Amino acid sequence: MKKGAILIITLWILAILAILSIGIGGRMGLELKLTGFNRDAIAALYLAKAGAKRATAVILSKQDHTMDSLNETWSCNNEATNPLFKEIKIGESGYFTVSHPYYDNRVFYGAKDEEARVNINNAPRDVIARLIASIDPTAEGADEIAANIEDWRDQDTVRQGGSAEYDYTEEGYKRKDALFDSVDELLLVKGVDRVLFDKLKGYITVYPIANSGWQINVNTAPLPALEALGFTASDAGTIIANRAGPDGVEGTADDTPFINKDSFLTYLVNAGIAPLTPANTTFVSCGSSFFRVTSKGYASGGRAVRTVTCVISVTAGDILYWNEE
Ligand SMILES: [Ca+2]
Ligand SMILES: [Ca+2]
Repeated sequence: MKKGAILIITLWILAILAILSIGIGGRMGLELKLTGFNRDAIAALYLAKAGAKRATAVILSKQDHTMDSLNETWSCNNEATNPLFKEIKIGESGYFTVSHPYYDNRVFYGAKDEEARVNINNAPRDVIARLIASIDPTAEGADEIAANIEDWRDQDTVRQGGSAEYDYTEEGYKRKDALFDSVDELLLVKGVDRVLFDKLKGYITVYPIANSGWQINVNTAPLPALEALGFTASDAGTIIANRAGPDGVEGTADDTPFINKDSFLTYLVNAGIAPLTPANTTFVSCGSSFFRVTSKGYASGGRAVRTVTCVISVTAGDILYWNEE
């Protein structure tokens, strides 16, 4: 009888141990899985970083930025003959892609010119107003919104012309009266709602974060940016068609970019395009000092994806902005 009782107790203990071990095994399985997710996410991040570093190296290796055009390696690389940015494998860990949609929705492999954008820190009010009107012709009060943007960024508290700047008491925060650190800050400015912001964000920059120094590269600027500079939509279209070369497509081998500002201004005269105002002519450039890189890393067969975005200054040879998500 005693032996029988011991046997039953032993069996119970074994059963309890078995149940416990299944539980622990299950938890360990989950933890291993989580470790796997973390490992893949870290791998994807480093792959994205590798892509960002490669694009940065390609841009910085170009010594002369007096002319930058859309068909160059940094912008629209030919991945078929010279793979640099598209699904570049690194060992067995995964791959990265550095790309961006061009304005006509084609995918360009490489970086994007930041000076194809309007600088909300130091572009004049009339330039910003024209950009808003070009992007969203139905937007009401483009001039008023541009004035609010100027009031937000300048240090004084008086609107140009003498009236008081808008006071944000109703919104529950203070007007910044200082430069924008990020384009997202625009959402705080009176008159800029999410709908307008989403339309604008691909056409604006805060770099350089300074009171002056903005230029626009007429070799890379999209139509709204050329309109912002003061060209009519029709003339802006003519300029783009000219630089696109005989095939009429931007970013291809036959592109004919403007070599320098003088040749661009001569072209305007020859093409019968109305000249810019002297003030706006000062913003014309054919090359760029700032570039934006968006690099995606893919690990574990593409199940883990991380993105690195950075903005590079070629004059400083430095990274001004770096974001990992
Ligand atoms: Ca102000
Ligand atoms: Ca072309």
